[in-house]
Amino acid sequence: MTDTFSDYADCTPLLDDREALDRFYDEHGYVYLRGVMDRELVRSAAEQMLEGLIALGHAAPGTTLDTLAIESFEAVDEVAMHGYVKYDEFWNHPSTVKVWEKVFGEPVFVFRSTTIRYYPSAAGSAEPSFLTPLHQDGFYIGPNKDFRTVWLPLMPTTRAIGGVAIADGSHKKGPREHVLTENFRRFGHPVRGVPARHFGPDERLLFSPMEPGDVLLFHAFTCHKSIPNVSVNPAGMRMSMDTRVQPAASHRGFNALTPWPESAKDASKGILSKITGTPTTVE
Ligand SMILES: O=C(O)CCC(=O)C(=O)O
Repeated sequence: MTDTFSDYADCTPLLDDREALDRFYDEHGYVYLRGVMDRELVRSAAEQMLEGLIALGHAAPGTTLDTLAIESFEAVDEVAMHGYVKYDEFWNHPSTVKVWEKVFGEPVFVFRSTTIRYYPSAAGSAEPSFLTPLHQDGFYIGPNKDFRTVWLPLMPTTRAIGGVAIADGSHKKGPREHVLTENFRRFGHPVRGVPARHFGPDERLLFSPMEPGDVLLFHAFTCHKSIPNVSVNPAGMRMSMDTRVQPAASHRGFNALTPWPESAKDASKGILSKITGTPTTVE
């Protein structure tokens, strides 16, 4: 598997064709939709993220989304930032839920845990360790695996600004072995990932530039990884957020029910337990 990318296929034309949409998802493990989210709402979430970065002293008052550049993601108090971005309102807005229900074909539940990302350019430096290696969210999150990850850009992304790359059809092999990586760490602990050699030639890495209003949903077993921000001239911020959505009728595990700042306080449960290696009985 190499790091040359093909584009995500645009599934927007399939939205009103239940059978075709499900067939595509079953085959490829993702759904990429363009311009389906309310752009005003996406813009508000981006402004809230900016407001948080200004309030916490990482950008000067008067900074706009066009001029924003912070020194470091890791220097920002991530828990405090969660107080600024009203993502639950966004994810559960009627216009947003309508899209989820179209994709799922049934009522849904949006996870309370959301990850917010405000990554400055790291051009010329080593790949930041807080990025994710190739992994399956289903390795970290459960117990039920019928959720889909939802990945939403708050600002335009490009190949240079980065985002998330997914391995086409990689969900079809089910859960994979995750091994400790050296380069990727979270909360000071090495994170587990799927070695690149475990991918077949048919499991191409996909990545496309995205615009606010676009959204990518993918299967719990779709392998994916961060693409770093290496933008220069201009260097832009990568601003995105991601959560998980599942059928409303399904069991709700720890990650489904626990807001990110809460789970960050308790490393013995949920996703953090997998990252820190602390055993959990919750999931
Ligand atoms: O946004 C990223 O950099 C990675 C996203 C990711 O790994 C995830 O949503 O599980």
